[in-house]
Amino acid sequence: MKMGTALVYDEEMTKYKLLWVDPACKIEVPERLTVSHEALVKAGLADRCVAVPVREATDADILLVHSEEYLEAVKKTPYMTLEDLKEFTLQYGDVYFHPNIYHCAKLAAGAALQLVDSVVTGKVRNGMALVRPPGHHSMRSAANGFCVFNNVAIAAQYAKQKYGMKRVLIVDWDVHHGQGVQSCFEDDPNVLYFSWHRYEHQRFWPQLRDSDYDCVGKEKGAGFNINVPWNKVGMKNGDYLSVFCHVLLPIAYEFSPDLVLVCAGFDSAIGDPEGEMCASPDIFAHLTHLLMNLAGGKVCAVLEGGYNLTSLHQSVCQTVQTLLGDPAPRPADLDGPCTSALESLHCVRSAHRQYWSCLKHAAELPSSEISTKCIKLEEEEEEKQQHQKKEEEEKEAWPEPLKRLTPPVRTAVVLPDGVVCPDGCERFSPSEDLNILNKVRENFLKGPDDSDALTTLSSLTALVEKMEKNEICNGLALVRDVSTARMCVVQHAATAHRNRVLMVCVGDAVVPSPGTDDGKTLLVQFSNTESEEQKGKFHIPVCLKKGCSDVSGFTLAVLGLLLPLGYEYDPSLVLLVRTPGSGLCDAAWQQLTGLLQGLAQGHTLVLMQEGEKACVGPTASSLLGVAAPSLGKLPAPLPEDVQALERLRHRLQADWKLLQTTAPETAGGEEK
Ligand code: SS9
Ligand code: ZN
Repeated sequence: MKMGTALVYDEEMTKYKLLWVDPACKIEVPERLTVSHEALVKAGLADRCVAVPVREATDADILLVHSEEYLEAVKKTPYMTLEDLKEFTLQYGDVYFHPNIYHCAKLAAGAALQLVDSVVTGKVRNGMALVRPPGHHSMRSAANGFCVFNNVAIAAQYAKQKYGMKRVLIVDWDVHHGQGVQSCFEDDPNVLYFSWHRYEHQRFWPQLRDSDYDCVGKEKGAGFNINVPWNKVGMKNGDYLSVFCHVLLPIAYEFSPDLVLVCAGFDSAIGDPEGEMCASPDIFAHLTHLLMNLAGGKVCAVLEGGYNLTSLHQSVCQTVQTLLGDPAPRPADLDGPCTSALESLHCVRSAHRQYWSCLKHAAELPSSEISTKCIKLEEEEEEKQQHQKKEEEEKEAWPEPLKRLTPPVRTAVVLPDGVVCPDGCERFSPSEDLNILNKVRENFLKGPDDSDALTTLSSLTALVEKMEKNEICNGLALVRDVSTARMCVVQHAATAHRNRVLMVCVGDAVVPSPGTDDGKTLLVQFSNTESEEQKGKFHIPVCLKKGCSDVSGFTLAVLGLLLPLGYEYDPSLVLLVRTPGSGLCDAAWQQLTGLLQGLAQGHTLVLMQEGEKACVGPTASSLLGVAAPSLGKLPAPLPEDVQALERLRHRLQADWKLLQTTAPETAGGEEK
């Protein structure tokens, strides 16, 4: 398994610019690339990547998406006079031409293809291409929105044709709708296109009716086009994450792509003059991380927009650092989604419920027509003014993302003597700290002569301490008595008063869980038995009919329930406990382990019972950052499981805002 990250870049793509006055185009400047690249160099990230050269896309490559007439027309631009260029430009919207842009556009598309080549042939695991001009707005026969050739659309067609990729997922997190990509794949069920975009009830550029949530694709491609319109500016981290958890990820896992392409525009980040959104640059670490266990980790990010140079380079660094495998920072101040975002979520989920089994029980479209088409103009104008006031205060002022410090040790293991330490892990040596030894002896030992347990438990305690100090990222322990071990860890971790532990248990716990009502631990337990214990905000039993053995139901529970809970709870440690007979297959377990590492800065401690020896290898590999194997195209989950999950989410919504998927006025409209 190759682990590298490709960086595809060439300075040549900075060598064109706007040659006349055009307010619509003046933000698309060469510095967008230089600043992004320099930031990667300065942060030491460029050096850690595999530098992959660009190439020119060939005519044949370009014709995968564009018409011959259009290509021939663009080919003439290098020879045009300034006046001719201006006139040529006039036939298209919000774009400009330059004598060198044809060359750069060929390099931009070629860069995307070089990236696909490197990832698909296994030279690297994933990568990013820093390119200009961007691509997602350009149509079969038209330049548009700073875009000349549709880099990502060409890359998707190329991957299908050259490598026989059956299913390609395109995630367009740019703040504009990539209508060029949409129109290219509208009727293609093998390319799933997801885009969120500033829409404001069709008043925002490019002001297309076809960007709304009810454009779901055509003919065979119906259901394979997902539009999430943002009808307000100022969307935040919580809005973005909830769309990932409740729309994109469940559908993406059901789709099971062979390759993930990202239209990586960063005009959706705070400070951008086009997007006017408020998501922080480090949210891109999470968006990236959440995609990295799809398609066996084959993620290719290709730059699109991003017009605030500061926010742009910060976001690019977050994305690349995550692709490199460094743990994501803790997402700060996550609010639940705002009302407008909830309306969008509700609309998109209901528009797609007939196509995706994971959404089968999503609420139907609100009959009251809160839908995007209903424009409450006056009300909105007023709100907009208020918002502007608030924005002026907040604008241009967001904290620089903290430096992401990677612990010297990635994965430490506590294993019985006979079990070999997996490659890449470090065996954790037993603690000699007397303090710890005494504490463990007092609290957890059954008999005075239980020296094995003393060693294990004190090692675990010391390991947690090192994770707290960020000297070790994550850990794995095979223990004889998983219940005592987890109690010991929780008790230790919870003594520091600012710490919160997210405890995730799969399979049935042997002993009652420790008291979990003080908020210092959040317990989420997956099993097939309805728990007798009292349920509360911090104890969440997830009962699936076949326990964890139905992969579809389990995945849905992880994406739509566990992740949002985890993000909102924001633990400093994740304790993942697996008891024998959980019924969970390796691939699903690895997905869980991989996804959870987006929380708590990657501080995950996995506890398994001694008998689960066979699982040590797969677990270690996920903890080391290897992408989990794909689960394959998921069959429909059991209807009773989907319903049970909807009910559970519903019950918990008052306490956990990230579980909401409908706007307050219509909450309760979920189908039974
Ligand atoms: C300027 C309008 C610019 C075009 C934006 C294209 C973005 C491509 N106020 N509209 S990512
Ligand atoms: Zn954009």
